[in-house]
Amino acid sequence: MTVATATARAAAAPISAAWSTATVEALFELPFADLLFRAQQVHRAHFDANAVQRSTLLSIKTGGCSEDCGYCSQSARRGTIEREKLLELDEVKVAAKAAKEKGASRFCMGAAWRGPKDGDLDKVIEMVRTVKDLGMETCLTLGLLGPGQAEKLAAAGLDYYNHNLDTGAEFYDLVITTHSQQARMETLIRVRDAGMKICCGGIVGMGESRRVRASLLAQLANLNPAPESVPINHLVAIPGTPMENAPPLDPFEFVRTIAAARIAMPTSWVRLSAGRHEMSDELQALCFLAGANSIFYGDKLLTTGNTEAERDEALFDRLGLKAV
Ligand code: SAM
Ligand code: DTB
Ligand code: SF4
Repeated sequence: MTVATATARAAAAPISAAWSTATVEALFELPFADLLFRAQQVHRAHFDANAVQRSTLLSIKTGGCSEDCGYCSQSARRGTIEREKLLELDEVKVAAKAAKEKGASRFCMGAAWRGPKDGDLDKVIEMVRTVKDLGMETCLTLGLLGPGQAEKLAAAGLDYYNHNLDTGAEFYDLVITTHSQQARMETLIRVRDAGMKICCGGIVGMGESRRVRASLLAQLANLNPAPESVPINHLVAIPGTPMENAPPLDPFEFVRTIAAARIAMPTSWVRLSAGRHEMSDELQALCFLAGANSIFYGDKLLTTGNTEAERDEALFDRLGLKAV
C-alpha cells in the first residue's frame, strides 16, 4: 500500500468510529464504584478475571534516538543515556530463555530508532526466529516502518508489533515534534495489513487533561479492530527529560483510565505497563479490578526499573491471580 492510500485510510477511520471523545469522557465522569462495576462486567464477559498475561521487555538497541519524544530518556538530545549498539543474537537468546524460565509468555524487543534500516531489520528478524524457537510469543517495537518492512516481519512469524499512539491527537505535537501521530497511524495500518497483531496504547501522567486521556482511548478503540494489546503506561518521570517535573496524576484517575480502556476495548488485553514500580500493591490490585489483565514482567523495562518478579509473584499469590 502506498503512503497516500494509508494516509487516506487513517484519515477515514474515525468517521466510522463507534467511540467519541465525549462518550469516553462520560465514562471517566462516572462515580468510581459505578465505573469499576461496568468495567468488571465487561471484563468478565470476555476474559477470566483472575488471569494475567506476562510479557518481558528487552532493549535490544538503547539510546541515541533521533526523535525528541518529551518523556523518553533515549532521545540523543537529552544526554540522559549512553548510546549502545544493537545487541548480539546470543545476548538476546540468553535474556529470552531467562524470561521464559521465570514464566513470561511473550518476549518484547525494543529499539531506540525512529524506524529500522533494512540491514538492521534483517538482524532483528534473526532475533525473532530465535525467540520463537524457544516457544515464546514475540513482539517488536522498532518505530516507524517503511514499505515492505511489516511484510518481512510477518513472514518471519512476528506475533505483535508495538507502536503506541502515546497521547490524544490534540496533545501530541506538544510532546513530540520530530514525527507526527499520523505517521504512526500509517505504520499501524502497515502492521495490520501485513496480518500481525497490534500492541498500541499510550502514556498518561504527562500533564494532559482528562479530555486528552479520553481522546487517546477513543482513537485506540476506533482503530477498527481495536488493538489486540493495549499498554497503558504511567509516565516514568526521568531526570533530564522535559517531563521530569510533570504534575502528579491522581492514582484514581489512572485506575479510571484502565477501566475506561477496558470498557471501550472489551476484547483487548489491557496492560498495566510502565510506572508499576512506583505503585503500591493496593493500587495495582485496583488496576486489575478495573480490567487490566497483562503486565510487563521482569526487573527492567527499557532503561528504567520494573517491579521485581518476586514481588509480582507474591502479589499474584495474595490476589489469587494466575499467569497465562
Ligand atoms: N522507538 C520506538 C517507538 O517510539 O515506537 C520504540 C521504543 S519507545 C521507548 C516505546 C514506548 O515506550 C513509547 O511509545 C512510550 O509509549 C513508552 N515510553 C517511553 N518512555 C517512557 C516513559 N518515560 N514513561 C512511560 N512510557 C514510556
Ligand atoms: C510500552 O507501551 N511500554 C514499554 C514498551 N511498550 C516498549 C516501554 C516502557 C518504557 C519505560 C521507560 C524506560 O524504561 O525507558
Ligand atoms: Fe526514540 Fe521511541 Fe524514545 Fe521517541 S519513544 S525518543 S522514537 S526511542
